Amino acid sequence: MNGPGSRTERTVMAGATGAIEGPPPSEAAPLPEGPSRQGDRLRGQVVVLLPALNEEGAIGDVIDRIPREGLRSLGYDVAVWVVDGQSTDATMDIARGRGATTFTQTGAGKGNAMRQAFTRLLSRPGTTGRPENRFFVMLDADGTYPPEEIPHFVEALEAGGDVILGSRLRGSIADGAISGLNLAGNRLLSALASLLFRVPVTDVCTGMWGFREDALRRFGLVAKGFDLEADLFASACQRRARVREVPISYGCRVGEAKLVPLRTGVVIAWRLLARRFRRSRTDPRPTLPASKAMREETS
Ligand SMILES: Nc1nc2c(ncn2[C@@H]2O[C@H](COP(=O)(O)OP(=O)(O)OP(=O)(O)O)[C@@H](O)[C@H]2O)c(=O)[nH]1
Ligand SMILES: [Mg+2]
Repeated sequence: MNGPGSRTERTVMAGATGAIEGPPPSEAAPLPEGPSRQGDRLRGQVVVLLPALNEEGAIGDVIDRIPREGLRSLGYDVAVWVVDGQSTDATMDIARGRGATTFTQTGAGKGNAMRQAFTRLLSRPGTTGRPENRFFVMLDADGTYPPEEIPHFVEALEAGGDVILGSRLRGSIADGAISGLNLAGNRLLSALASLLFRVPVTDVCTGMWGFREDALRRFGLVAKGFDLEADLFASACQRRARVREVPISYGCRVGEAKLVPLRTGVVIAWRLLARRFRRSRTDPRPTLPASKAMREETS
């Protein structure tokens, strides 16, 4: 559907090849040289999470566009995790070739994938050893969301936000990037979410989020598929997290969509209602227990 949004910075990651089983960079790899390693200037770590199912046409560019140098100059070590939905195309080869840690989910669905990845990540300390200094930024791997704008999420988290939503409605949307049906559905679902949780939100279906680690730990996520974002928003509100929105630019998709609009809209609405009115039945644990079957590789 699209070409990417504005590209203010492009940084090509080290092109290591050949995946090695082992712990993620946050534990194993030496920190990169640069401002983030100079004395007390290492302020924290940003973990970029990219859910991906057969995104070979977009994933390489998305990883390349992550502003690693810019984040390092702000004092952040950067780790990139591609959260794989058992892709059958070259997605994982491309990700490994760019030095990303790849994590393959069990089962199917974006919600399952991210809950498993959160569990794995939260079971380990970040590079600073201080949970308050580890930020997570999740964005779709289909080329629609702007990796260049990750620093805005970091700034919003630094400014005291716990959970940051990238709002396309407050930002800009490229021509043809969202169908009229999806846009109307998103507006409706955002109005429903605002009403149910009494927290104003303009784009509850956004695929670009930032989280402070301690906020993420308090979530009780249950989503299996594309109800993930509704589940994240409901969790944030119910845990009384400080929810903020930042405007983002949104571009057209590269490759095929995995989402079926009307059915997904119903699932999202159901998740919002279930989280609001069946609260006691939601899983109080942060995420699924880590399974030995999940595969993780560090390049
Ligand atoms: N790990 C994993 N990722 C998934 C799965 N399904 C979709 N994704 C990824 O989640 C992101 C969102 O999926 P999309 O198909 O783009 O859904 P969408 O952005 O809501 O829909 P479009 O606007 O049509 O692009 C993409 O990066 C997908 O590759 C899954 O089952 N597992
Ligand atoms: Mg998409």
